Amino acid sequence: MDASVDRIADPWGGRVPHGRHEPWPTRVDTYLADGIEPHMVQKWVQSASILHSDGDAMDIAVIDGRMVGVRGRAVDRVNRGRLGPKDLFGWQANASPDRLTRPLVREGGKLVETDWDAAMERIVSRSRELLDARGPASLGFYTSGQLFLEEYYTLAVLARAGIGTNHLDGNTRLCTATAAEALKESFGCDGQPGSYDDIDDADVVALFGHNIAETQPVQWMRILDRLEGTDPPRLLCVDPRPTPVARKATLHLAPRLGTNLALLNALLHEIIRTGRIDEEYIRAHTVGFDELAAHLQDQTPKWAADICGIPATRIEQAAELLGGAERLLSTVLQGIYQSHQATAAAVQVNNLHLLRGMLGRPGAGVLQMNGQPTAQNTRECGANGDLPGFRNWQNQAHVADLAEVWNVEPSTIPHHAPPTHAMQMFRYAEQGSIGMLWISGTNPAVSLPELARIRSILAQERLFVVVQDLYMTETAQLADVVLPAATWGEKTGTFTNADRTVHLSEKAVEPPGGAKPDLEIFLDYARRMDFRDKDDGPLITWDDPESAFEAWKRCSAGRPCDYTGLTYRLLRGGSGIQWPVDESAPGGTERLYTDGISWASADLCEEYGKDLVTGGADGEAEYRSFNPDGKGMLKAAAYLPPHEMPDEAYPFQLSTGRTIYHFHTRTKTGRVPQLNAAAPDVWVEISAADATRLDLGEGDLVDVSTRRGAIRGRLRITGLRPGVLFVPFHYGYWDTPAGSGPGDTAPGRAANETTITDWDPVSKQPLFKTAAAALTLVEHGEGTPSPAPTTGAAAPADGKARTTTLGGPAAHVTQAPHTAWTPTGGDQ
Ligand SMILES: Nc1nc2c(c(=O)[nH]1)N[C@H]1C(S)=C(S)[C@@H](COP(=O)(O)OP(=O)(O)OC[C@H]3O[C@@H](n4cnc5c(=O)[nH]c(N)nc54)[C@H](O)[C@@H]3O)O[C@H]1N2
Ligand SMILES: Nc1nc2c(c(=O)[nH]1)N[C@H]1C(S)=C(S)[C@@H](COP(=O)(O)OP(=O)(O)OC[C@H]3O[C@@H](n4cnc5c(=O)[nH]c(N)nc54)[C@H](O)[C@@H]3O)O[C@H]1N2
Ligand SMILES: [Mo]
Repeated sequence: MDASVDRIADPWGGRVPHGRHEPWPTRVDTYLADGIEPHMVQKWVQSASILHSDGDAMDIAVIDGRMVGVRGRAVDRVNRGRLGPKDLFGWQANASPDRLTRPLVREGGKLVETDWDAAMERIVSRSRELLDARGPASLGFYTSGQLFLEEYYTLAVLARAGIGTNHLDGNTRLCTATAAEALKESFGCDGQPGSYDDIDDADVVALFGHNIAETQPVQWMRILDRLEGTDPPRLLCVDPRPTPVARKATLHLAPRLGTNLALLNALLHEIIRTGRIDEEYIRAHTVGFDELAAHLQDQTPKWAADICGIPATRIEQAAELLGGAERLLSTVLQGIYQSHQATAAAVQVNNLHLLRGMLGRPGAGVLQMNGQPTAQNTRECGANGDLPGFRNWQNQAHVADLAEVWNVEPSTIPHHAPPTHAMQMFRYAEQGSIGMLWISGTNPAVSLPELARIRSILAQERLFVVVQDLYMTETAQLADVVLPAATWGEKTGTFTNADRTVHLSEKAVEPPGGAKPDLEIFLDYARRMDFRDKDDGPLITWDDPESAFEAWKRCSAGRPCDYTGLTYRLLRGGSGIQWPVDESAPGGTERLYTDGISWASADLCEEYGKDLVTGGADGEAEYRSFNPDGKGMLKAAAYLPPHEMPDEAYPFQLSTGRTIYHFHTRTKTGRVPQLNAAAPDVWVEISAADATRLDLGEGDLVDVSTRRGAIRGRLRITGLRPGVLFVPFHYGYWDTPAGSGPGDTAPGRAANETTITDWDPVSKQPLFKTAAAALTLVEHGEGTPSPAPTTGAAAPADGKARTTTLGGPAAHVTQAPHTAWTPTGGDQ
């Protein structure tokens, strides 16, 4: 019998005990709109989720050209039918009545509706003016981790070879720049070593700054299922918040914010000291061991204990857990990536796996996670600060090879300097050297640090801003041209999740009004700009998703992310497939580095490496001398304290992040009744000890301020580390009453009013997780509940919130009983 479960109240649904070394059984989750029965559905259209980096495969239910629900795909390797709350309910945002349906242009200070021709011509004429007067470096493109592969590749070609600008980056800079950089530093190249299947075989799973329960809920279901099966794994959780992961952990370390590197150094010190390393693996597959060991000599647990605020014995216990694992799976995410020594710390997790030979075997792997659903493609296609196909901008042969694929002169592709990172692009826009900024699929007026500054940059008269989005976002409101985009379910394309699984997502319904797929918009621009190759043929030779995919395959050939063996046909019907997929691996590749490190030789690698403390770049000669045989690289880094430490005026450490119910700036989830009701407004988390000390209670209205700005919200008292405050970053201003936005006098509600313009020197990823902050009481709650959910990391410390997060009948989801999972290739 199918079960019916309120998946707002119980986000992870029922358990299916899952024994070690066994395939994870299926459980098919289906949600259909009120009144719709399965037999009424006219067609099911294949897709996967774009509300996190898991790649949960699903079919979209369609009746009379309208989406009416979704169902998990049982055949898929990633989720085996399961869906998370955002997957289940999120599709409803597509049909929101306030979707953008016509282009807008600014006239006399106001945005007014126009047609596509007029809007595109305005962009083209501004592009030409700037190119003529100031050259390609006056144009910048800031894109997303949420479009499709075909769209990024087209954008990368038109920006890098058509315009010839180096200013192209994604919001992946805020998200997974550190994942990519850490992989380059250790393995020479981007490319996720591990696989989600490692969860089935690991005996220890270590999660570093990763609240997987709320941010990749389906893989958390897999871990929960293993915890109930035979031979369950032990979990290590490193996180200052009492996340669901922390609650299930064998060992939970809650470090002081921004001290990850000290903790990791001490863990590695202990592991080396106690001889829990694989000397043969180290000899065969790595360089740098002696330097690393020497550097770690005095980084004892006792030394780290004071810095991290964790007893030395707990650090020793953690080292024992990691050092004793037979098959260790580690995951790393924003608790590590969004801090001042992000890459340095992420690399120490790679070091842990290299030192212990924990790579390339079932259960032994590292997942330097992605966050956004298609961030992997932004990186592969070179729509971030890299060249397409993980090519090395400093390697002339790589640039020449790319020039050949595009049939342009190598000099056409800017490679005199590293591709410009997003924070630098906004700096150039601030200084005036960038005169046009084309923003697609991202909402920087809520998601970038120090919002007062970002708003003033985007509002400048001299900066021409194009925004391509689904809704009138906080960023679109500051644009000169707004282009209405079609999205997931309204367009076809592919994307790749955090474990290299490529999915096809097919068009299920028509976009609203005149909204167009991002691919069509980019192709239209390229046509109007008449970009040419070196033989005067069109630079861009494709005209739809599938031909764009075929073009990308040629660009990926022979590179680590080789797609040459994939086709739309292969991706239809069955499971997603993990790259590389080529002649030698036609069914895809489950794990990288099964036989040593394969992409780290100087001729192949994506980058020659950087100093982990300063970010200073190495050249080819330095790389060759450090790593002559292309092995895994063990790199050491000295701990430095966070740039902004608490003081008398700002005594707290402030962190920001996510809840399970919302996606980023809520443009989608804020328009979904079940999700929005579960977490309707911003809140502030504080530890029970601090609340008692300051005589504060649940629901009290407080201001959280930093040297940049302030926000106002209601308190939730949790088991958070004392001295820390936490604020979700989801809440901007589009759905607040007019006039209640942020100003110099009234506090706002977007967490980034408070964050700092500062980044990791190596990956250039901004710091969202450590700021010095002050807390002041505005008024006591007098019984008003906090809007914080009671399910996840925000659950009340004493278990007694004044409300409980429930979804009610509107959130009931069908869960089909589990069956054994039978893998299928495509072509079914
Ligand atoms: N529900 C939901 N899921 C999402 C998203 C979403 O918006 N909503 N977004 C997707 C995207 S793009 C991303 S990038 C991922 C992010 O996924 P996560 O990284 O899991 O999410 P965050 O909440 O940003 O941060 C994770 C944890 O880092 C901890 N942390 C903060 N400071 C430190 C520190 O100094 N050290 C350590 N060790 N931990 C620290 C926080 O307490 C928090 O629990 O989620 C993806 N999935
Ligand atoms: N304080 C703080 N700030 C953070 C973070 C944090 O943890 N704390 N996390 C950072 C991270 S990891 C991330 S990933 C960023 C996310 O930051 P953003 O990318 O700015 O957040 P989103 O709300 O996902 O914005 C995506 C925009 O694209 C639009 N969109 C969706 N689908 C499509 C499409 O198909 N086509 C087009 N053209 N548009 C589309 C949406 O409507 C939305 O406006 O935020 C970062 N900022
Ligand atoms: Mo992200």
